[in-house]
Amino acid sequence: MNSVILDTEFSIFDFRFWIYFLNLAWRSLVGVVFLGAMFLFAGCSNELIPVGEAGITTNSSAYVTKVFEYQYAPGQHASQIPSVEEGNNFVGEPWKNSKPFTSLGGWGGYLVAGFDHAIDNGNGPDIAIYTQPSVASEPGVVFVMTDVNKDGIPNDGAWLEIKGSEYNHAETIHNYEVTYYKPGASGYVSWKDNQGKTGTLVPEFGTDSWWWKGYGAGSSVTFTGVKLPNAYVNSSKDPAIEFWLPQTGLFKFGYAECYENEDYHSSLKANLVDISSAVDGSGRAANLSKVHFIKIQSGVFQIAGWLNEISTEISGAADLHLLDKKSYQ
Ligand SMILES: [Ca+2]
Ligand SMILES: [Ca+2]
Repeated sequence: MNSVILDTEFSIFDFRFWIYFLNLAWRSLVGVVFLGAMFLFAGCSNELIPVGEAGITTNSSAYVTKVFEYQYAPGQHASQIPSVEEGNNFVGEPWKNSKPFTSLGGWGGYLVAGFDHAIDNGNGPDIAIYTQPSVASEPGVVFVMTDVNKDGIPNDGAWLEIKGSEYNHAETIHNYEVTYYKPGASGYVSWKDNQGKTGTLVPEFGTDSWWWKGYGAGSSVTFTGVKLPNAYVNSSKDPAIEFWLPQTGLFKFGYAECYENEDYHSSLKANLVDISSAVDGSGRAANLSKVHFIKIQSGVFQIAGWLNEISTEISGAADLHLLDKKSYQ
């Protein structure tokens, strides 16, 4: 009878064949287990790739890792901001190595940023937005977005607004829009809004200081967003003197760069944002379990005398769940 001959020259009737066969089988089993483990590991790694279907790894950063968009709105720092500014000072730990804050300029200026993972909506606040820091509040509206299509880009429908204390204030205008016009010889920036109003921004620091070169060759720039109530009131009875005070009772919670409100954390020097406060365009709770992107926008359209324009300044943002809880609780 012909025996099955392998390339080892052993027959199946030879005990050495069975030793060889068992040895081969064992090695194959080890190989299969090894390959399986590799696939499993690769699968897990995919889930841990930043943004998209993001998870948290030991390498995840608590801080913003990317700025997607930066647009400065006309304001007093225009001449100091490089025309190629992309808001990158907002990335990483705030103030590290003397890193400066990021100015959003006057009403409408904004920044869009993301993290290398999803920020979970846990109990209580979830996101810290670091202030300038200064002492005078210049409220910025905060928006969030979930990476629904998992492509790592903030292109997932409308931004969801964090419902702050002035969301339903009589002077708050949702879907507000302003077009600013490049100054001529006067150096003044004129503007027109979508409520039929027009006006002029008179620079305090010399002509042309309010127009950012980052707008390029355009003769106008348009911003859309939420207009909040005026943040300051001149309490002086003497017309020759200005004495600006914060409007009492306003901006209690839910805005960036607010120092007197309930969610300002004095140690972190940050306003703490709860994802649960996000609402849709109709003001209904968005019920988000996590977010990947944030947008912060200068929300007050006011030139408060010598205080100048109310322009939100911010220094970065963090996932509170990745910070040492002792630092903020
Ligand atoms: Ca929360
Ligand atoms: Ca997306």
